[in-house]
Amino acid sequence: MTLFPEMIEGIVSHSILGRAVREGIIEVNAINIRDFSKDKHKHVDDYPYGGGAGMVMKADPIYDCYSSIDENARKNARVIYLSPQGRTFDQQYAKELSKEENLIFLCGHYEGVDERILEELNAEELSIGDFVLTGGELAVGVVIDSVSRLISGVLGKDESFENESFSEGLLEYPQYTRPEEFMGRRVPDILLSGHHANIEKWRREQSIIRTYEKRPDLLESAELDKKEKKFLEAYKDSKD
Ligand code: 4G3
Repeated sequence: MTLFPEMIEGIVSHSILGRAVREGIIEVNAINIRDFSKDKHKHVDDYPYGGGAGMVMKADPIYDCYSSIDENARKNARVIYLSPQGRTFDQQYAKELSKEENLIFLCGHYEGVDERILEELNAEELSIGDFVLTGGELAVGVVIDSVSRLISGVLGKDESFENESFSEGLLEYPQYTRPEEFMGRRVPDILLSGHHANIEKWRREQSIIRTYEKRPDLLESAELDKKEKKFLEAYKDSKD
């Protein structure tokens, strides 16, 4: 539910999401709230009671927009309002949403929406981070992308997420492709060795080092085995 359906359609019509939509693995319907305005000027916002700057999105067009959604699809669907006041989005939240059959997103603009529509639709508030956007559309794009890629069949074999950042609470290891030498910088020899067990061990160690250097907060919940813990301690010692 948005005032700018073209923004959502743009996001879901390209690249990996575009393919998933065309193959029917996911379905995204962007519904224009303005189509449910009742006055002749198609107004969807109005002045705030109590005064103050800006405009507030009216409850009624949003309610009618919601009611236009297939009854079976909306009956058990979580309604999610993108807002800086929401629960912060993260990989865990994305995983949770990827298990749902249907999701309904409400994109606000202006100074937000009439509070009563959030109550009536039992909306949960989701924030993609501590910053303010001009509207919820970019935020919902972020959520749709990260949730969709967790759905079986959306990523091809080549894009599989088994080894990725956060899958085990660690950052990704560094990647290299041709040529073997760029501006005098060589690809690490180990990656050219063809020794798959050693390569895997090196990548895991690089992930540990990177996480320690860039996001040490993540190491608290990462699952390291005994050898990996020893490796990390040895790395720390080597630095002082
Ligand atoms: C509601 C989401 C919506 C109230 C939306 C502004 C940032 C986020 C909006 C409001 C948004 C976020 C629209 N900005 N951090 N803007 O997820 O004040």
